[in-house]
Amino acid sequence: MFEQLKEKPADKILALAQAYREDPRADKIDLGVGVYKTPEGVTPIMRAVKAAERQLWEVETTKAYTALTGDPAFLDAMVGLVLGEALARDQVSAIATPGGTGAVRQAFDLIRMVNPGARVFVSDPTWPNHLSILAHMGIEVVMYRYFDAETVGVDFSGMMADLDGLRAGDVVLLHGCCHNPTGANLNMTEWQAVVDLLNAKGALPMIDIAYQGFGDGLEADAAAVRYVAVNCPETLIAASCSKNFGIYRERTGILMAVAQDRALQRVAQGNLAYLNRQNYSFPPDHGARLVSMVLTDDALRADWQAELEEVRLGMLRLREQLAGELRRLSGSDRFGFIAQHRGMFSRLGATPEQVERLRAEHGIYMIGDSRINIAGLNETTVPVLARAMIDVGI
Ligand code: PLP
Ligand code: TYF
Repeated sequence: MFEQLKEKPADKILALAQAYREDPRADKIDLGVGVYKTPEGVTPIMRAVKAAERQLWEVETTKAYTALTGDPAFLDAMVGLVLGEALARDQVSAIATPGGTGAVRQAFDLIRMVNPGARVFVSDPTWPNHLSILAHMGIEVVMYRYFDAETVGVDFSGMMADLDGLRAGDVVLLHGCCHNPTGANLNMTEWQAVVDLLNAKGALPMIDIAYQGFGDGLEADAAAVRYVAVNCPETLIAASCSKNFGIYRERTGILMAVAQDRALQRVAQGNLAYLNRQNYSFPPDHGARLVSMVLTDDALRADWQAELEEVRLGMLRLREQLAGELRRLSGSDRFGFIAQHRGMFSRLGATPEQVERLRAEHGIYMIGDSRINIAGLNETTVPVLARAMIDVGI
């Protein structure tokens, strides 16, 4: 059988990380893969997570299976973190998943199981794994315009024009906050217009939220997802704990299915548990347990929020510094968008040739579409990047 296998394309983001590691230059700068780094270039274990891990080692008495849905305490805590008080708990079905990617995959599986003809509308551009998983699953994809290369912001009229082509039963994948890869986000008025259009078309919103707390704060970053979940008859939400808890390798995420009609909740919950059983049975527990310990212990939660806020504000300062440096060097405001974008990423709007020159001549690594990870910078490297950008003619 194996002789029939064909080579698969590599994940470009992970391939870039490998190329960076192999680059012998001492002053190289990694703005590639979306992992938070301190100014010293370290991806730390957050204080509260480390404390929870220490406690867990003391109190955990068994490694027996949890539930197919994952630990109920984790589900409750995460429903609270993402949805707050916006909905009653009995309107939300949920399963723990291996990372946010697991949640995305399970959501697509649910969609395909219920409606094999459903099309999934995704932003142009979106996280490459959305496209890769959809293609692997044989689900039809429709791209909607999202990013305006001219304004380096959202092309909202283009987006609405493309969503006008929705049919009942289609799904629209939206980034809850901190759009990956562009950093450009909808404002609340635009979210309201999207919700009205989806409801008019009978389309289902699916929200991927992987950076809650990295944009405008934990509550502000959840405002859009809460608005959608309250105002649409049904909503799918895939949330990741990888970034905001810094537990990437523990593979911790949650898929939520929200229904206004409470009668649908029980059967939806059963179907989510069914999908976990078909794909991997019990979801991983270690990261999920750390998250529920942090979220339900007042002291740990306060410390986690404080550290997350330091992370967020640190990235905002770097955005301001980079925009300011580029304003000075270019004598124009055309890089002001860097301070407007939110989250870990900004798409600079450089050509592939410019991106390649930054790598070859300056040792600066960014994704080929000119996405940079803001957290890969520090106060010292911001001016280096700014000068290099001007040098290659961005
Ligand atoms: N969705 C988006 C848009 C992401 O950027 C990520 C990032 O890593 C994920 C989902 C899921 O990540 P993970 O599976 O590591 O939780
Ligand atoms: O976009 C990113 O860089 C992050 C991390 O296959 C990531 O979402 C990158 C590639 C990948 C999985 C996660």
